[in-house]
Amino acid sequence: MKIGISCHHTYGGSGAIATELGKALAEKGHTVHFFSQAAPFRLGAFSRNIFYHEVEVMHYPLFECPFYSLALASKIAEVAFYEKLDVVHAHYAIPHALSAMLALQMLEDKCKDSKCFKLATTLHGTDITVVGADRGMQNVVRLAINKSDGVTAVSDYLKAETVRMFNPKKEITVIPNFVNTALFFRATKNEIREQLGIKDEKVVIHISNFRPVKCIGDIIRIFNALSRSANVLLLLVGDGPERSEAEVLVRQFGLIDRVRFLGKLVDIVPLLSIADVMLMPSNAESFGLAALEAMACGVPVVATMAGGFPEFIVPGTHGYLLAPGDIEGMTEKALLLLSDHNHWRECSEACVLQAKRYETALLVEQYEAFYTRLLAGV
Ligand code: GMT
Repeated sequence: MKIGISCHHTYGGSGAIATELGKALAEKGHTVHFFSQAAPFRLGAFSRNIFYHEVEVMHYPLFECPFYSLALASKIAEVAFYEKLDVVHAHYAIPHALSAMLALQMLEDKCKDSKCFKLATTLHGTDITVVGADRGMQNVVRLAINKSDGVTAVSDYLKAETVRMFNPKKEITVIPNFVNTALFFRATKNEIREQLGIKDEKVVIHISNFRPVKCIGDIIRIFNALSRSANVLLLLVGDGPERSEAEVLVRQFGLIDRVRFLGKLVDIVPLLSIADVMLMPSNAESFGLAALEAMACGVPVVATMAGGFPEFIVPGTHGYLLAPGDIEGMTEKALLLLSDHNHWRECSEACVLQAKRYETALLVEQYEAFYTRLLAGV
């Protein structure tokens, strides 16, 4: 198949999943064309079946906001026509699905017998729960969903939220996030511990784009409580709007020597491989890809019952799930994992097994079957 993938290039789960999907499809022999504003952060090395089309936005003094969505639509139309794409897969409803819709309209006269390509849209989370919840954006998100030929959501939770909020005309297919366990596995390297100045401390980790839904302040508060009863160190990977507040809190609590702000890193496996517990106290999370990647590396997760976490984290087996904001509860469970090595080992092993149920190859097959159904018009 010839597949176009439109995604955010920035540090975040939807861009990661879109890129990993495209790479896996290309390895299976499909031709994949990526569309984004800059190279997606996980795109990596050259592959003969992968083409990347940078969307250049026109800047003109009259336009206060550059028209990325329109430039993307033009680019999709051009590439879809000349490369004869079968499917354009929009990751995140806004603006990708809308731009692809517009591209289809641009091509209307060129592909008279049928639509030039089928439009697949994957809903990732905040496109529904944050953007879709915004009154000013609701109608545009609804249009993107209803005009797609097929829609997937990354969890049952997100499907249910989408149905509740938009009552879409079409059935939504759930295809969960996935992880390549040939790349994500525990490979502890002492050099990393040395480079980070870690001696015998237990390592707590968090990875995200530091948006408000991630509750970064709760992470610092949990860690502050943990540090009173355990010898611990916190690795914070990623960056975003809540980072400054987190730095202020770390200073206020006098934790500066125990917290490492590592910024946006692509190769997270070496860090996950030295981690003992991942903290994900999000107040909304459609799936939580970072947690699945941590589990593949044998890291139990202390997260919230919010959103999609309960669909792949079994409390007591792969970590623990508490109510959002329950700092005391999350501290207690993290401490349990950090202090009882046998329990930690059992959870760590169970996490690795659970991650294998979300193996890239299995879920990519589901996407291929989904494209095939779209092309067959069923
Ligand atoms: O907010 C983020 O973490 C980024 C966001 C994105 O769109 O890049 O992630 C969403 O998509 C991921 C991949 O499907 C999911 O694993 C995340 O749970 C989801 N984030 C939220 O729902 C907050």
